Amino acid sequence: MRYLVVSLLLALAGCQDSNLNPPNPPSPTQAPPNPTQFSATATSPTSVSLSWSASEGATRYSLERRTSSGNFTAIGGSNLTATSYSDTGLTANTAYTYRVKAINNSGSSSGVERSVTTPGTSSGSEPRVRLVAVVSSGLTQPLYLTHARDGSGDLYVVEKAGRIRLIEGGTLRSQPFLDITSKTSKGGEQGLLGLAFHPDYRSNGLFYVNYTNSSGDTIIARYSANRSNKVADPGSEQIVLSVDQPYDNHNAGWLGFGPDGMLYIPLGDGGSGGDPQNYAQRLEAQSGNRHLLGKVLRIDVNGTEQGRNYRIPADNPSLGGRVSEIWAYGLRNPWRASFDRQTGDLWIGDVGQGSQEEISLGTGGGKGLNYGWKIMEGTACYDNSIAPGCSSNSLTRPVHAYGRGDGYSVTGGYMYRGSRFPRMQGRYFFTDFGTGNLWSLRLVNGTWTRKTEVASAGNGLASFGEDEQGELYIISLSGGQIWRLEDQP
Ligand SMILES: [Ca+2]
Ligand SMILES: [Ca+2]
Repeated sequence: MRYLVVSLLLALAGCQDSNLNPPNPPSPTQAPPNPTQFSATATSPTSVSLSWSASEGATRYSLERRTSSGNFTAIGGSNLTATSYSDTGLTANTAYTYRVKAINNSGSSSGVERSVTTPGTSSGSEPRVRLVAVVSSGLTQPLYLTHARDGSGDLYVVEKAGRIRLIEGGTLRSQPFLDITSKTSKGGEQGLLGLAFHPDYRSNGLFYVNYTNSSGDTIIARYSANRSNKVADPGSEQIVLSVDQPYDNHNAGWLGFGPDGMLYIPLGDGGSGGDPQNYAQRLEAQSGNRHLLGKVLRIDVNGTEQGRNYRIPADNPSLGGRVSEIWAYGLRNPWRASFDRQTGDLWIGDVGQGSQEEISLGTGGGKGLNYGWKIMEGTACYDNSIAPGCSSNSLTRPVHAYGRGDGYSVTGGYMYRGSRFPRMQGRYFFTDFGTGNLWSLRLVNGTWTRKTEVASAGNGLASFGEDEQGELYIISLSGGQIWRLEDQP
């Protein structure tokens, strides 16, 4: 009995549906109904895929996206005949509202809306680094960039042959700031290699350079500049320190003032291969200052003492039984180094011998550290005759090392401390001269962890540079170009 009643009701319901509500045939004098099954799906942090079911009688569709002002504007044209569309170039982690209308000759439907939020980039805090051109032409073999701490915004670029160029208001000045090409040797790893402005440059106009002279020896020299016309006097040279170079390679080149106002000068092991005289580990005095090879030097340029155009700071470490210019040792070719302007840590990119490139970190500047060469190359034992098994806890191991699969000549860079790109904060950027991969190191659970920021970023990337605001630049020696590192929004 109950089954009969239910069946009857179902039958009646079916009759009512088909008899009392017949579908309306499409009429040329009516606008089409709204499209159905409108979906909006984020397919990446910057793209949304849209699709909808065809609306009966529609000849085309209008797809719109709501702008920040609340109005809808058409995207993909207002004459879409397809029923799908991919909206690209969007911003990560942002809500978007779309509307689609069906259109025929009589008009358009009222439209149907969907909202979608694009996801954040990978972890939400990961930068998306890109290189933005700063100088594309006019430079010859640039290998460093720095600033004068004078609030001007000017950038100074070192050219290998022996010139310093000035970028003023974003424009490269044709007249060099300094030209000492007549003094330099210019072979493969030789030339004008480093520049550091005195912390009081604004008042004293002094700056320091590191170059190889016509004999191939390392010269640390002071020059003075006219602050008003921004031109240095090539005749103002005062040689601060010279170091005999036994071989033409491994001259390192960077120098810089630390947060303590002292001048730090990392030097290479003198050259050849495998440091045949073991300069990097030897601390006893040698003629021609060769005991300074393979070391980080720390000197006070704000004074002189007997026989020196500088002073040895009293708080330098006692190494090998005496206090000298030597601040740290055990380096092979620390071509590029830098200070973390926030912590005072000294970052060193030390070029490897045959198997490993390394990034070493001198916490708080790294007083008295032995970075290992040539007992070790990177994380591996290198010369067992010096320390069998190289098992010494007194060696400071690199925070990162990589092998020949990733490159063959590390270009040390900078810890980013600028303000423009917060997601780049706390990342140390560096590259490899051979492969041009732009990497960063970030401390993750106590380990400096590498990330590829830009694969194959360029050729001959010999150096980074930092401006007064802490923004970073990367320099192509072979291409003569300079780019700024930026985080894409
Ligand atoms: Ca050398
Ligand atoms: Ca080392």
